[in-house]
Amino acid sequence: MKGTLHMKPTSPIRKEKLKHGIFITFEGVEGAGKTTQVQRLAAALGPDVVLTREPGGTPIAERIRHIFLTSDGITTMTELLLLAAARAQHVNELIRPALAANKIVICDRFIDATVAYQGYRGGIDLALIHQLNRVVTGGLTPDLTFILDLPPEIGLQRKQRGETHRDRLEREPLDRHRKVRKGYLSAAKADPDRVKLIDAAQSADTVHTAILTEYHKYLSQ
Ligand code: T5A
Repeated sequence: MKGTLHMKPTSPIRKEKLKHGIFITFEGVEGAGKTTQVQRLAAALGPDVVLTREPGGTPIAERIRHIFLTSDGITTMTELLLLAAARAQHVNELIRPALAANKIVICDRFIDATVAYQGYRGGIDLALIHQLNRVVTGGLTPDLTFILDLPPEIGLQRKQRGETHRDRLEREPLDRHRKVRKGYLSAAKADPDRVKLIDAAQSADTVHTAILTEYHKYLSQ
C-alpha cells in the first residue's frame, strides 16, 4: 500500500496540486483518534509526507505548547495569543517551506481548532479569531481538513483507557467539550469543499478507509 497512491496516472490538475504540495489537517474533540489516523494516512501516502502538529511542530512552538498545556489559570485570550504565536512560527519555519518543496504536509490540528476551542468553548469573538488566523498564517488555508466527529464522552473514555495523566483541557467539564464539538460541526457546515466530516465512532480501519476515499476524491477534482 505504501506510496501506491502516488504511482497512479496523474491528471494535469493533480500535477499542478503536487507542484505546490498538499496541506492536510486533522481535527476533532479530545481522543477522537487524530493521532491514529494521521499516522495511518502518512504511512499510506509514502515518503513525501511531513507530519506535524499544533500547537507545536518546531522547537519554539513546542515550548509554547508546553506553556499552553500546563498553565492552570491561563485565560482564554492568553491561550489564543500563545496559539497564534506558535502558529506564526510553525507556518513560516516548517509548513510553508515543506509545501514549497512539494511535500504533503499533514498537521494534527490547525486553524479550525482555534475556532472550536477558543471560539465556541472559550467565547472569544469568532471574527477576531478568523482575522488572527489570517494574519499569522499569511492567508494559508488547508487544502483538505478531516474532522473526526465523535461525542466527547466517548473520546475522553478512549483516552482514559490508555493514560493516567490528563492535561488541563482534558480535565474540563463535559459541557466545554460539547461546545468544541459544536464548533467543529459548524466549521464543517461552513466550508464543505475543504472540510470533510468523518464518523469517528467507527473502527480505526473504517475511519482510515473513509479518509482515503475523501483524499482520492480531492485529487481527482
Ligand atoms: N488546542 C489546540 C486549542 O485549544 N486550540 C488550538 O488552536 C489548538 C491547535 C492539543 C490541545 O490543544 C488544544 C486542543 C487540545 O486540547 P493534542 O495533543 O492535540 O492536544 O491532544 P488531543 O486532541 O487530546 O489528541 P490526542 O492525541 O490525545 O487524541 P487523538 O489524537 O484524537 O486520539 P488518539 O489517536 O491518540 O486515540 C486515543 C485513543 O483511542 C484509541 C487509540 O488507540 C487511543 O488509545 N482509538 C480508537 N479506539 C476505538 N476506535 C477508534 N476508531 C479509535 N481510534 C483511536
